[in-house]
Amino acid sequence: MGDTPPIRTTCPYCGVGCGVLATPRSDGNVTIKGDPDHPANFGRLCSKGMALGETLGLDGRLLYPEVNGQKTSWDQALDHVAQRFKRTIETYGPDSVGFYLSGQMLTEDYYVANKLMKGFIGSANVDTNSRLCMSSTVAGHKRAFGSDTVPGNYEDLEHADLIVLVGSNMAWCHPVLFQRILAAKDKRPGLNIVVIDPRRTKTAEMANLHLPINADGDVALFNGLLQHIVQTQMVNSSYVGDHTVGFSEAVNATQISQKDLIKRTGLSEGQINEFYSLFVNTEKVVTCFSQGVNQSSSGTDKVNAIINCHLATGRIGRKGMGPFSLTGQPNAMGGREVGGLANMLAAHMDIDNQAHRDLVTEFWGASNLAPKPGLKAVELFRALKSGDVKALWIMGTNPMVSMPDTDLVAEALAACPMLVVSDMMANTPTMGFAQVKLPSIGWGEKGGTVTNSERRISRQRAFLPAPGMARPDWWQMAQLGKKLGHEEAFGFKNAAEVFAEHAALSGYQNDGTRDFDIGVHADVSSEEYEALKPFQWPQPKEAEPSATRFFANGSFYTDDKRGRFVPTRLADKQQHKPKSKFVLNTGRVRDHWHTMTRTGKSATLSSHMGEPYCEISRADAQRLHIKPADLVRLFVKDQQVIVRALISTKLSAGQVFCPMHWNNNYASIGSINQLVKAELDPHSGQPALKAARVKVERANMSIFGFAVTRNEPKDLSADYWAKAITRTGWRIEFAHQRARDLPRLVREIANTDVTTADVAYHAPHDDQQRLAWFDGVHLRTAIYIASSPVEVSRSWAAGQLDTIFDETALRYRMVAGRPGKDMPDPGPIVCSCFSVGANQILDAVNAGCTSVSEIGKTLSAGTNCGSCKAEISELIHERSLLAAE
Ligand SMILES: Nc1nc2c(c(=O)[nH]1)N[C@H]1C(S)=C(S)[C@@H](COP(=O)(O)OP(=O)(O)OC[C@H]3O[C@@H](n4cnc5c(=O)[nH]c(N)nc54)[C@H](O)[C@@H]3O)O[C@H]1N2
Ligand SMILES: Nc1nc2c(c(=O)[nH]1)N[C@H]1C(S)=C(S)[C@@H](COP(=O)(O)OP(=O)(O)OC[C@H]3O[C@@H](n4cnc5c(=O)[nH]c(N)nc54)[C@H](O)[C@@H]3O)O[C@H]1N2
Ligand code: SF4
Ligand SMILES: [Mo]
Repeated sequence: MGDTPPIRTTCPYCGVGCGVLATPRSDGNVTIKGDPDHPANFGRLCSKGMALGETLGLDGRLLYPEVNGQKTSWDQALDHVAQRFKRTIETYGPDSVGFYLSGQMLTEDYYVANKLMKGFIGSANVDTNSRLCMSSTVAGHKRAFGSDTVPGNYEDLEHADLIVLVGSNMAWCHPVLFQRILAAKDKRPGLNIVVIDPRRTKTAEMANLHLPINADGDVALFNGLLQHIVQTQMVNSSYVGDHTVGFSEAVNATQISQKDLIKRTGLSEGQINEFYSLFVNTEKVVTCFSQGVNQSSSGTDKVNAIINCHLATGRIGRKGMGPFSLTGQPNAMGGREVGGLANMLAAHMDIDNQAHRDLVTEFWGASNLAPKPGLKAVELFRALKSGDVKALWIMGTNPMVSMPDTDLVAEALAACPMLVVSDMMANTPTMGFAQVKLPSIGWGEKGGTVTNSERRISRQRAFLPAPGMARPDWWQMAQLGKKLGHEEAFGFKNAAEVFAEHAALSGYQNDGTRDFDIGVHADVSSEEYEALKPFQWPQPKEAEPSATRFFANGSFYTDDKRGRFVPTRLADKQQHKPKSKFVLNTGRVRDHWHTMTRTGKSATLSSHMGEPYCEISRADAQRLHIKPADLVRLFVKDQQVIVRALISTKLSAGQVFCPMHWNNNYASIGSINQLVKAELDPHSGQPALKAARVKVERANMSIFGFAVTRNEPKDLSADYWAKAITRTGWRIEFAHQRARDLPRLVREIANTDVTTADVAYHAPHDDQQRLAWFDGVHLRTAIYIASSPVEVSRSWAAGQLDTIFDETALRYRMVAGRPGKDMPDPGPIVCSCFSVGANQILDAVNAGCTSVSEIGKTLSAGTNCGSCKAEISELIHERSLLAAE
């Protein structure tokens, strides 16, 4: 039997929103390719997109509803939820319940949840992880434009002559869009890229200019730029005069002395001037921003400080120009469109606007429209802890890992009398607290729409059957609506009906008064919905699809249709923190997605970074006696995490960087948000996730270990451990303070005693032990133990699980701990598509390759998804520096 034809769908990870062709094969696997016809990616995919097929297995899935630990039917589970919500609302009022949702839900899921809470339950306590992600941008857009509008398109990045990336590690976090920029730069080398980031990221590696700004120096930098625009007479007076208000007030309010500018940004006068003159002298500028901007206690002001400079130069809404918010999640934008934040209403309408409230009440036939904004994410969890909120439904997000102050989150969840969690996975740290566990279908099984960063709406389509009893999120919410007595309002038969209603609301009495209008789809049939092609909004009912940019000629969504300059405030004093504390910067790695519930299942993706780490400067490492591969302890009072030290030249002293991904499913104590307190932006309520203060010290361990093993060890008691999946098993890092616990640790990993090892090596002088067990010709477990960090090639050792040991002599290779001459050590994996390691790339450089494309020709590395191009370029660069020394 032949394979079925490919299904067109959209990648479930980042906000680039790449089109995917998924082909289920007769052997049960799924072939994943980029969709050449999708206007976001034109066939490209990054490493995460490429590996989607590896994340579709059913291991770890939640497959049936559970109430208080008992399997049950959907009907019983939802009856239970409905009764408890109803009773709580009757006794304590609508604001005693809440939903905590996710920018990874589809628009249809989100629409139903928002409609239920805001239109029928009568509370606006529906907030989402987008609060941790995009809410400063939403607040900044609304202050400047009167609406939450992204003015430009991806194409603008290809037409720009200058791209400024502020707080964005695009090479890793929006890789396909970054590839589009690099391709444009290849064609037009005059295209300049400036990266503003405290760290020299892989993105900065590819830039013409990197400004290693101090944490939160951005408002100062862009206020200084506004001043420079005025001083150099580069103000676009006609645009400012015709289309904006508040210019002189903003300019006056944002004055900053050169001395203060240098102090706050930590940049030199030369660096600042170079950036300013590039900006004023280039007409076509796009300024992209992401979490280095949003996740800050001054996030909203950062957004407005950037927008002010674009308004002042009139560089907005025209080809190749504009401020550009890079959205993180696949449907961050769709969530905003349905109004899924506690301070929004629906379809880009405002909760505190009476006309909007009347319109939505009428359209929905709402019995009980929420009278006021609800609790924002962090407030919602605080209210849960204090008992003001007594019933919460969490859907598609893992706050026990992703919220700041996870200890508070744990207390809040534990205190919640009625906690419902809908997820695909059974064992997320959040799910552990739920009384009602509801199995959701996930990517590949569900269908609906998502909106990407450039306002393009695309279909996700199912190509796999729903496993077990798992059901769509929108259906779960609609059932609750019905069980609460709102049969008619929640009688949706399928996702197409939900989308049609959403589209109809967007166009309802709109007439160009609101930016978000997809009224053309108000009557979409199920067939048309199935065939829906990616399209960009707005698409009003009667209008021809036309301009896809906003504000080139004003027409802002404010009362007077003028854009607003917003005076932004610098913090009263630069935060002077005690010297002993580090600024803790957090963020993402190339190949993992958030809390790893999906990417943690992929061996390809897990080969890039196998454990949590802390990037620390050489100077600080030296001062704290931290050596390469040591473990470090980061702590605040009695909260701590232990992670691997990565001594680096890419950030300056006083800063450390840790990825946000690892949690107790993959590491002992790697959950970084234990250390991040919930300091909030005053306008958006978004927590400052990038500038916590922590102490750092070397973690004293008496034994270090590394293991590869076929079966996943379940209970590991080492003081430090981290595990990562490989093609046929697991790789484990561990370390422990008490040497005498070693036999127990070995037993936990090998499932047997030290004495049973098939081959063993023991070096008494330095406590080194190397042990291996075999099942026939296959390696079962190999463990390496030493009193200092173990030096064994991780990728080589993991590969041995797939090797045939048909000669006994070969087994000794395992305890030698190094590859034989016939199998060179590839080194840490750089290119995950072709499993090419750093050593192989360096060998090729030694053999004469001098460019990324030559490496590609020799090793194929970087030629598939291209996500590793920046890393390859860095290796070549570093090797050539070495050669020059
Ligand atoms: N591989 C991967 N890609 C992803 C995701 C993922 O989990 N993994 N998640 C997606 C999501 S939801 C999001 S929101 C995006 C996030 O995408 P990004 O925002 O690009 O990623 P982050 O790593 O969170 O942070 C970006 C950069 O901000 C810098 N930064 C920290 N503080 C400051 C500051 O004060 N000023 C400036 N200018 N910069 C600062 C950090 O050093 C970091 O390099 O990524 C999306 N894409
Ligand atoms: N320190 C620090 N913390 C951060 C950040 C940071 O940069 N630093 N970034 C913040 C940002 S920008 C974000 S977006 C958040 C992300 O944080 P989270 O949203 O908590 O992270 P995910 O791992 O994406 O969680 C998604 C959950 O939904 C489940 N899931 C997947 N698909 C479906 C589905 O279709 N239906 C349902 N019901 N469930 C599904 C997954 O199994 C997983 O448990 O983290 C935030 N936290
Ligand atoms: S850039 Fe990568 S993660 Fe983002 S949508 Fe495209 S394939 Fe998915
Ligand atoms: Mo995000």
